Amino acid sequence: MKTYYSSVQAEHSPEKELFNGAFHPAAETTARLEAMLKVVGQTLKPEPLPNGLLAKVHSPDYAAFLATAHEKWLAAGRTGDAIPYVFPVVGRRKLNLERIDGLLGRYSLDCGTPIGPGTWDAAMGGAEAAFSASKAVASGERSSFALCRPPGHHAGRDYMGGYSYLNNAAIAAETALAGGASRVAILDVDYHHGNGTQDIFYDRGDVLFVSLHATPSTDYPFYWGHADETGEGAGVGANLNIPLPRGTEWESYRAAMAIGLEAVRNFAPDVMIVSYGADTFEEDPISYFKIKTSEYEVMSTDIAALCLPTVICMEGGYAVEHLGANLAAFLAGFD
Ligand code: OKP
Ligand code: ZN
Repeated sequence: MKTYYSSVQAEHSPEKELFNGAFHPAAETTARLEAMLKVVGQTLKPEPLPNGLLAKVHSPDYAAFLATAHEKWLAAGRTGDAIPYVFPVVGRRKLNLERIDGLLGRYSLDCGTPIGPGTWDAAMGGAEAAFSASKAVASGERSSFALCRPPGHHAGRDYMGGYSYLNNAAIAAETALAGGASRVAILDVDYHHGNGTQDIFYDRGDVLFVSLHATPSTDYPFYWGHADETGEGAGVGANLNIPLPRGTEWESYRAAMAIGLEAVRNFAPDVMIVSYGADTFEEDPISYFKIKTSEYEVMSTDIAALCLPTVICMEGGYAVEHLGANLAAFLAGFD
């Protein structure tokens, strides 16, 4: 399978993240990249994004913020990674903010998504990988893999969060649409709900978003991922959330996934984008499902049975010692 990866993705290297009232060592590290690179074989260098593609997914003011946030952080006399601490909640009026701390809160949903000197370049490298992988499928490949890291599915049109800065799956979906697809389905099998992807396509009837994830009543991101979020406007019926309890094992996951796959089949998309997170793994340090390494190949075989051209975008997976094996098992189900 063609795998796209840019070495600049290693330039994002956060030290620590804030949650549950304390700083913890960052879970989303460059060691994840090394673990994945060990199993994917040769990688292809992605192409730059064509003009206008990023703007289909992210607002220009958000992109400009991300590109300059760390410089502004340093200019404010700070050291280390930029982290927000004040938030406008929902529905506050738009203000022309100048201070970096105002901007950080305006463009983030949490305090766990640090911006370092290499974050923008790394996120752009991952976005380019998603674009290039989707372009390969548009040119006739049956499947392709975008080795994205940092992940993307928590990033919305104008916000970062959940270790995500640019929404790689949304970029892959827009690439497919620009390349001639008229309908795209995104299947998100990361442990966490893909709130950013849901938000970006919430009012769109041409992009179906289906997500299986830990119920937001116990797990991040709490405010999205509930079963009653079904889309709005032209997107009514094109958003399917399947929340599952902590402790879910493969057998019940598989039955729930069959419902999601049926929704994808009924939507009859031209292309499928899979947001793959290996954090549903039984030993993941920040997650609570019970999927075993060998079960990822069964999972991907079920997904591949839809016989759709498929672009796989990497999302989470924090059990670094098992990440390579879990990824290899998942990719083995596709041709
Ligand atoms: C990103 B992706 C740990 C708090 C972690 C953020 C989770 C982001 C996951 N208790 N909060 O979906 O894998
Ligand atoms: Zn996750």
